[in-house]
Amino acid sequence: MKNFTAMCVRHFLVGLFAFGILGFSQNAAAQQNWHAKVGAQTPGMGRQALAFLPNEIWIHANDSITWTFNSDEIHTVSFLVVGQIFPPFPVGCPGFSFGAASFDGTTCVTTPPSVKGSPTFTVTFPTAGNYRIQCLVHSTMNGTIRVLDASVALPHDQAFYDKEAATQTQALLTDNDHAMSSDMGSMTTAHSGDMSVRVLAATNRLAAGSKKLSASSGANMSAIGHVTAGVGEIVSTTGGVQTSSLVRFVKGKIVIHAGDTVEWGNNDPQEPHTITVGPEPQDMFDPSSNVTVDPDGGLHAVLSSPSDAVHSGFILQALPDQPGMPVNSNPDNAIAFNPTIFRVTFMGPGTYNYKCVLHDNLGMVGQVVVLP
Ligand SMILES: [Cu+2]
Repeated sequence: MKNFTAMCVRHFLVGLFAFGILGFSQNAAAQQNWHAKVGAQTPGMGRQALAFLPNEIWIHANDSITWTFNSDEIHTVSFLVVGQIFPPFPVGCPGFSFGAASFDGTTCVTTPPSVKGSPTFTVTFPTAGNYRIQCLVHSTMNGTIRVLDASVALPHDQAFYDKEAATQTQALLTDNDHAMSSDMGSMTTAHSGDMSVRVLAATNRLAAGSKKLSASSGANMSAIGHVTAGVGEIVSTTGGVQTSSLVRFVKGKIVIHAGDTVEWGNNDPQEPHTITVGPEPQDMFDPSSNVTVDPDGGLHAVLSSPSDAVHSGFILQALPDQPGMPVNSNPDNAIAFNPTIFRVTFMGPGTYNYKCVLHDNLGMVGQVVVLP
């Protein structure tokens, strides 16, 4: 009994103590500023975490969060209003001028597209509620800010979020689920066993080609070499989705013979890429006029010499159709029936340098050497 009483007193005292601490922390929490990061990358910039790190944060009403940009790939920190049309990233939130912001769900706020070294963005959340954070550049990059009334205890502290951001960053940047997703830091590093490149023997190609000829009204779609133009994966947390993207032409340096065809395929669920030989075109979305469509929907061009130019336009995975929406109507799908494959038949010998015009700043370049 004595022990029981002692325990009760102790609980009572602990309770009082905790109440005092809570009361104090509530006052302190009114001004609490939290920190999170936007994006992450490997040192060579080849692998990008398209993610808010972390992408789920519990705070008190009137707390603020400061986001720091952390990659050479562009991102925005944006809070949209429920029901508004998702704006293109160059448009952002009309009427909002960038600076410290407050968001209560009624007025859209955003940063401009930003990279490492850009100004940070601090948003104060005056009203309890759950708010979606979104990158306007990457639709598969979002999260949730859970704003609680000051009387409710918060589940985590800043140290927890720092640790979680580090864990998520590590997971997104070292994801090896895809056999082809190793970060090819150097373009000249060639792994003969790399699954992303299938180089068919010329005899096999001829056999396959002749079979396809009869089946596809004269078009020969068989390729000597296949280059993976980007690989990615979307992962989910309880706050939203994060995407890991390898922005590289995997084994992008390839040696073929005149008359051979190289095929590029984009295996990224989020990032569009281009295959561009020659100067950067004005219209990045659409293929150049010397590109035709193969019967299987792949795009195709024929180049005669390294001084020729070609631009694939956006090669990207179409966003999934949604129940209740017209099929293939998503405005983010820039081209009807988005091509994911691009082929070039190289007729003349020489060295053809190519790049992705969206990601050459991250090192997404390649080379086709055509032997006689
Ligand atoms: Cu790209």
